[in-house]
Amino acid sequence: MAENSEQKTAFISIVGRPNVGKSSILNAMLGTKVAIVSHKPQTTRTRIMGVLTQEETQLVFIDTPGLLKPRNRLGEYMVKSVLESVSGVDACLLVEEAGEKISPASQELIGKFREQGIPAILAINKIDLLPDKSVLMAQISKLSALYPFEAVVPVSAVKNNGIADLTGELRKLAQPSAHFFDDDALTDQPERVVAGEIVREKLLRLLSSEVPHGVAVTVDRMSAREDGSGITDISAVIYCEKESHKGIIIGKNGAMLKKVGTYAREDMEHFFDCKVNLKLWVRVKEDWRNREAALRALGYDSSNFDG
Ligand SMILES: Nc1nc2c(ncn2[C@@H]2O[C@H](COP(=O)(O)OP(=O)(O)OP(=O)(O)O)[C@@H](O)[C@H]2O)c(=O)[nH]1
Ligand SMILES: [Mg+2]
Repeated sequence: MAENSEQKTAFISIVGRPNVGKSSILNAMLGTKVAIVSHKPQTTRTRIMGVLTQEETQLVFIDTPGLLKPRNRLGEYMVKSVLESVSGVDACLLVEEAGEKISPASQELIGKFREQGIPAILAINKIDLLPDKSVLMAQISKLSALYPFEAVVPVSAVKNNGIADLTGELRKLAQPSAHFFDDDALTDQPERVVAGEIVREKLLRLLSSEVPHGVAVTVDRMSAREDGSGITDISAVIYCEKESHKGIIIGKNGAMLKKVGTYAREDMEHFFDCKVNLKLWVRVKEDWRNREAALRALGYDSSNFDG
């Protein structure tokens, strides 16, 4: 570890429209999955910190939910948390999707950068999907005209292209300061939250309808057995909004829940590096996304918004 006096740190907020690959880029930079990823917008619901320490420099990333017009209280909480995450950081990483038009969400975010005078780096993601590079050039020049980005880096999070360049550019923004986290830390998320998020990711991926957007997962038990078996028992409750949704989540003869459990267990074993015995329960909590007490109880701290 570098001496305290040589250490540098940067807090960097990762922002952009839903589904552009913010969490995928974070995971690619860290070389491991700390934030869940799915093809559905609004996968990320809360601010998740990911920590990357390379030699003297520690980058603390804040992965945010994609910026969208809110449709319920959970949505309001998410937008507020994104806009707040732009202030008080050392820099922002704006993620755009290759070949896409500049969205109102990006314009709003760039407006915030300007207001706060925040250094920002632009990452254009999913370049693997864009064979025509002239489109990329045009997109870069349009975006560069809107804000003096410190750097513009085309990347592909899934192919791991450009990720090292991006990290290199972000490192240049670090300021002399002692590290905030241990040098081997990866995330600020408690293990129970990580376990719950893994279950939610499988629901997002396996259920095709709107059902998973109305789902919250809490982990009510996580304990390592003391019998030398190396097994950790994890028990999680999946809350959904309707009795009919409960049926869909459980599936015919419990088939869907079993599949969710199998995939989630595999990911947990990988992340926690131990054997896992996972038990899943499904409960109905009507309209929880609009009930403030329910939001708070499920880990979405809404104490900051009005009303
Ligand atoms: N082809 C391709 N797909 C990608 C790339 N990066 C991410 N994706 C896919 O894009 C989808 C969205 O990725 P996420 O990382 O969840 O996006 P996000 O911006 O965090 O989304 P929200 O949390 O909902 O705001 C997933 O299906 C990813 O696998 C990439 O470089 N290329
Ligand atoms: Mg995300």
